[in-house]
Amino acid sequence: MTMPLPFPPILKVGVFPERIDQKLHQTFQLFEPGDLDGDPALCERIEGIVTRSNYRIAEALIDRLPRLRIIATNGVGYDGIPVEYAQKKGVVVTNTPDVLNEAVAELALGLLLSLLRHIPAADAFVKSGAWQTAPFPLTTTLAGKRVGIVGLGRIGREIAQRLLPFRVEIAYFGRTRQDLTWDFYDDVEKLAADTDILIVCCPGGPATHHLINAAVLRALGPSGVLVNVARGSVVDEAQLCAALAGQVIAGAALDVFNEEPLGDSPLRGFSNVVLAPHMGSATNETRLRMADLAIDNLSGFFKTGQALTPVG
Ligand code: 8YV
Repeated sequence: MTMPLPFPPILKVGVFPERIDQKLHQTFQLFEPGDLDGDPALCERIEGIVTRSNYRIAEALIDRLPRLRIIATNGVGYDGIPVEYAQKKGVVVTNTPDVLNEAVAELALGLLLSLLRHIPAADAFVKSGAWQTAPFPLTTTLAGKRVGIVGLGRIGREIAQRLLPFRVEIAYFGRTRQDLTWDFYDDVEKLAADTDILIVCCPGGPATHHLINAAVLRALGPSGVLVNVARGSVVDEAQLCAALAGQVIAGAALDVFNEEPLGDSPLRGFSNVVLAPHMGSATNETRLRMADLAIDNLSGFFKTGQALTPVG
């Protein structure tokens, strides 16, 4: 006799790393969106969705699931979920904050140092043998620079803490001033004008869409650099490409893009750009912690009616 599963059936939206997928299947009876087609009875049974922050949940999907009670995403970002629509229908939305702060902050520092010191190009320079016939060009130091953090939330504060030992000045842009000694800006263009480095780590979504535009890039200036570990939507990518091509700024390091995976984009052709495949939280330790938190959100909610980390 098979033991009844302790939880109602869950719809899995998205492809998960194998180890995470295994954990999800060990805990829940999972179905995929294709399973819903032609099976109205299954649509009636689904009470939860588990997904990832780089997938979008359509309102129409929520409408197909009359008994849906919770949407749990693996990730801190939930800009792909119609949260207000879901909450109006009584659906709780949860994310996985904090467990990935360190991993994303580490990547931001790695991208920044790679960009300033041209580390990827230096690696290729030595491996190609070019060092036999010429010295590698001089680059620039992080120490002594002024860094503007766009979005001093949990990840932004972890980035700031990791920057301080590099003897930099810190300033930040956000909705509200925080009880800190660092300079606060409520205008991102003014922050860009007053800093050498902009690090974008704010949430994605309508409030930050194309926050970094041509005017901000002009303000950052010809020796300025941009790092984005937030969402591609925060930066106007076409205007960034124009700024890079026109040497309006000195360079950019990007982990996120308007379209992912990045396709045939001009960004791939610039020498003053460092690119990464949306890997901020992509470490074994971090992704397991994210999955555990998403699973705990679902299981805890079904047991007690309370989720651990519901979004605002
Ligand atoms: C992951 C992210 O890429 O947490 C987020 O919002 O963008 C990253 O951690 C995403 O969660 C997919 O797993």
